[in-house]
Amino acid sequence: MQVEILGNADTITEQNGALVIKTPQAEARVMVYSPTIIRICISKNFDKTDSSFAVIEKPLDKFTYQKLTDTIEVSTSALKLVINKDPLRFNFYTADGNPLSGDDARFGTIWQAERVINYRKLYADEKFIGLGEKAGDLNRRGCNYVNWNTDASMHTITTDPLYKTFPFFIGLHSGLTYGLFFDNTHKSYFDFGATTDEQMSWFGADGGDMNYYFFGAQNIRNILEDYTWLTGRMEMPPLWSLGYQQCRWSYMSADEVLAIALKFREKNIPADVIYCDIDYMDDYKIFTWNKETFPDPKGMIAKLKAIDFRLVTIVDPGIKIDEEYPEYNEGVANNYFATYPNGELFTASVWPGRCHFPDFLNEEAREWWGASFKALTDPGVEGFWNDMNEPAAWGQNMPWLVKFGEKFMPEIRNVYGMQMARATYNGTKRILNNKRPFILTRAAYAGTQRYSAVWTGDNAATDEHMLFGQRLVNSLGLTGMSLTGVDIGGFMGNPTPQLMVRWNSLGVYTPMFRNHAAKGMVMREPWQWGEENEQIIKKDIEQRYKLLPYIYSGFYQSAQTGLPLSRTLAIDYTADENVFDVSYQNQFLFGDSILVAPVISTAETVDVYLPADDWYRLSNDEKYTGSQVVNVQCPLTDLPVFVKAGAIIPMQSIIQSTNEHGDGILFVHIWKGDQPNEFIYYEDDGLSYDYQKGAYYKRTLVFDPQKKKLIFSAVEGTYPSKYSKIQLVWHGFEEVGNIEVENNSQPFTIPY
Ligand code: MIG
Repeated sequence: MQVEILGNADTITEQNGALVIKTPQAEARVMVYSPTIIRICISKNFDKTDSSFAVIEKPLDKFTYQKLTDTIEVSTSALKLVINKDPLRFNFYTADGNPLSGDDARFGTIWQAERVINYRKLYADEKFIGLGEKAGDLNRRGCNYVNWNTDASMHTITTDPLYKTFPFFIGLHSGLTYGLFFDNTHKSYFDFGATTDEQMSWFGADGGDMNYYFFGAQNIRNILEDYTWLTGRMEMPPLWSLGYQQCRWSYMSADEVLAIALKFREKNIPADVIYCDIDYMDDYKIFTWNKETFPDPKGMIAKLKAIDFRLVTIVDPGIKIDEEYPEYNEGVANNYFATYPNGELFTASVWPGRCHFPDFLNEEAREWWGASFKALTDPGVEGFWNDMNEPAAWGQNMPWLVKFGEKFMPEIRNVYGMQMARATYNGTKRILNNKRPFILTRAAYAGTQRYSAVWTGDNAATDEHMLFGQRLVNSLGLTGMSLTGVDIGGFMGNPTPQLMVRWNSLGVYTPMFRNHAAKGMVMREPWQWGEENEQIIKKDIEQRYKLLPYIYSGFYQSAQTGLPLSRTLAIDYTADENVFDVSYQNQFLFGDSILVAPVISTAETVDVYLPADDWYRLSNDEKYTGSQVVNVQCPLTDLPVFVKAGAIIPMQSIIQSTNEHGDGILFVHIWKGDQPNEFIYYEDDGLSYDYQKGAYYKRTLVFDPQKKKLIFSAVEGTYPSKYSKIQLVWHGFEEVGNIEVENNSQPFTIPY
């Protein structure tokens, strides 16, 4: 095998706004998307469509560059790209000339047969974060990874690859930040100085182009904003999906589903969602119901609705080969299934037995799949769980000769799950007619936030997995995914009651709060753990419901800016080395101002690193100075959760589900601080898309410690808040009593 190294620039031209540079090996195109986003695409044979599953934006028509003797310099207000001509190498600088990241001068981009790799300079102090759902520590320096979506059913905390592909990372060095998104769907590789003696980092893929987007914003928040501008942001999720979700593989009958739901209501444990895993189907045929165990889905769902429960049902991609099954016949008749190169349908075995697999790359197949959800939406299902879409089958290793349209498995595997989620989302959104569907997917590729929430697959009932899961959630947040969760309690194995309680308390601060367990495991509902533990679990779930106004506003922020709900401390405290320390790396901010320190179930005390800012313990208002490690008590009743000084956190009274109106009081909690702060409060009907037409209620709350005032801006939007009164709750302020005001849309100021 030969190594081809990108050589000297032969010709340099301009074409449709791109700078086109030809070398003997390949052609490079440079495109500017915004002052902070520059794309380089190096290809041996450019595909004219230049399509992407992830990117939804187009490059600018024009940008500024200068041809110099040895280089070409592309300049924006934020970035300078210095293109070395002989040989062709790309180096990024800030506008004022600080080196951000660039090619290794010797190798840069190379090919070995179909494989394309980019070798990059590595800085001595360089750290790397990102790649989404990946094993290992927050700082990925010294590690290497593979992206190849895999049903990692028995994974440990070091398994790689897992289910998803997010080829986007953020580099940090010399006090500078940059991001790099390698938009290539083939099996891909990232090496952050693991195997090149600290000389180089590299990334590449088994095929396709060296196609990457470089982000040059000088803080992580702005890099995430740019990345989610390029790849899209989530829409507002249905409010009910943010409540407590009870799942199991499987509740085996309609009677069992109803009995479980009813028990939540009898016990006054708040909950919104119950799931049907694969056993609700007739012989695992997608879009069917088992006639014996679920004889009247519509009746069952009506009963669930009457007690304010929503139903989510699972779907897998595999369509059973069965001539009596309409989806099978339609798929065959219309060529909706993946094939072998000779045109025969590809067959593999999974739960239903022998199956064919929809070609979700085909738009017509996606439409057909989406429309088939009528069998679930007609009786009233509103949430759609997409499993096994790596894609998975018994034996797992689907042959590389499987064909999707003109493309083969090696290029498609990493986007298959995303395209299934896309089909599910678009189809159910259309059928539900202005009602928001909830989609949950296991496999994903960059951009999946536009269609779906994700969970991290089959974890295990151990403390180690609980902490690891938090790291995954935080890391998914660095790749545009905000509505994320893990199987609380652990999928495989049985948690101790202590672990169940602890994990549930962490679930309160997880974007998606879902309890799930595998077949054969002990029952997991809140009342299975003894009376005392049940009370703790109940109290924690109640805490989740109290926080929903804050959480919902947090998702508004995700939808607007791409900032995730669960944020590694690296986002806001990038320059602070302690946040990368393995002892504190799992800590995160939940929304703007709640800091959570995950801790194992058996610990009675734990060291928590509080970054700069002052902090209050949420449970007792005890005050701490930041930039220090504090050792705090962590009984099972009190997860270490802290609130930033100056925080504004809207809460509500306990309700049993998001359908319940409640007492109509919005409690605005404020913690004393000496720095000004603001919070964007957002509310809408939680169910429809009317918010996109202005039916929302939004106002900015400003805490101004200099003027000793709390300022509520005028309300924007046409939606009437469901809270008729606002009550202020002061923490750390000695003098102030609780104040209650009418919630009208005029601006007002409260002095303290
Ligand atoms: O082969 O549907 O990750 O959450 O309960 C296992 C049964 C298939 C894997 C999912 C898990 C789900 C299970 N599924």
